[in-house]
Amino acid sequence: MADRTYLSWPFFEDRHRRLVEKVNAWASANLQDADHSNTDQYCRDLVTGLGAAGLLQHTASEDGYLDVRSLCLTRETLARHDGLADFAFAMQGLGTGAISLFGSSAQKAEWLPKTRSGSAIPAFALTEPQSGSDVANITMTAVPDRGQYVLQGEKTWVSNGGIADLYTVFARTGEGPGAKGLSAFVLPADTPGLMIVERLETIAPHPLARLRFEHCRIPGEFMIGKSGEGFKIAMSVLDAFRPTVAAAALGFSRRALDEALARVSSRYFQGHPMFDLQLVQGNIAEMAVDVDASALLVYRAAWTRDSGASRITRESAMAKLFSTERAQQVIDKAVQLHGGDGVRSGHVVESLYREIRALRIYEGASDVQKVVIARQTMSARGKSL
Ligand code: COS
Repeated sequence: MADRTYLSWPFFEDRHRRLVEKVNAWASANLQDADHSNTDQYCRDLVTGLGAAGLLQHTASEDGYLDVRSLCLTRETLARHDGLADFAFAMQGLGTGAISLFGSSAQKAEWLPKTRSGSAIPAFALTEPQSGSDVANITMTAVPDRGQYVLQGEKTWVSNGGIADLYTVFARTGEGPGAKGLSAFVLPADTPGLMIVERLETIAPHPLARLRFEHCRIPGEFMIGKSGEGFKIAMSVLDAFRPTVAAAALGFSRRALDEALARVSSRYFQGHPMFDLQLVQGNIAEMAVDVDASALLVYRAAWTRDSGASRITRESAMAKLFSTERAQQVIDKAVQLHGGDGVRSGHVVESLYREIRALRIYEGASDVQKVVIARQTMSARGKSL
């Protein structure tokens, strides 16, 4: 049983504690012995199941308020049980984040009830073959034409690509140079001209694809927010969802620590439990500190935003950087403490070892988080002088 004492921290309310119980009960009942062999089907079933259980309610909001603590607690809890369950939940939020925060009432009415009930799957299409971290230089175009837009270009590393029913897409509309000339759009997956050109395989399988937009004509009402605001919309969505990536990493860390504790209590070395070895205790101590320090950063960021902060760029980047990097270390230690079993295909710590790697890359690589943190720290100094 993972540590729960953090739930009494002042960041949380009783509704958060009840949510964790509910998610944990659902995960215990539904995620044991899950069949991962058909990733697409499993993810669709997860979304349906999470929706039926009412667990997608917090992923979207008509009034623009996303309870980031609820999103983080749900991701953390699901990630302790199953990486794909966490993924399926997370994408219902990231894929609709721009609509929740900036969408029109018609866009919200059209899509959010469906994604919250689990009857529609969304995707977030920002990255391009030639620009991942460098969002200001994306090249896909959306050209205005008689009240409509014509989309032309490619997006890649699109999570849920291939199984999504709707795509949030960022394209260049040219109101200004670089970051000032982008806009956001939402379009149904069956829009003529939108094609899945490649499915992407990774070390921890998730539905992923490269998309092509070929003369893809959409109504002007599909634009999210104002034209030219696409960069800020993308960054605001990422600010809200990066703490949740950190929370998923925290869930993986907690599971790795639990597995390691069970291992060192039940495995003997020269007649004594492994835990009696001080080198083992050193590893356990470092893992426990990393878990708690990650949790503090994750829930500091989530609480700050839920308390009304207009931007949590710094808190969000710190949480993502620290929690994902440390989770990699925590999981590596768990693998080491498991000896040969730690690298055996199908073992819990072996799958955690593969699952965690992408979190240090997606939604802003660790290197980008460092850039963001350094700039925020410098600008805070400027303001205080
Ligand atoms: N919220 C609101 N506005 C923001 C913002 C944020 N988090 N971050 C930047 N902006 C604004 C800036 O204030 C600036 O506005 P003004 O010109 O009005 O001052 C504008 O957006 C441009 O910002 P900046 O100059 O910092 O842009 P850069 O091109 O230097 O980009 C990085 C900064 C690299 C940090 C950004 O592109 C980024 O986060 N990249 C990673 C993207 C990512 O996560 N990709 C993964 C895709 S999802 S799997």
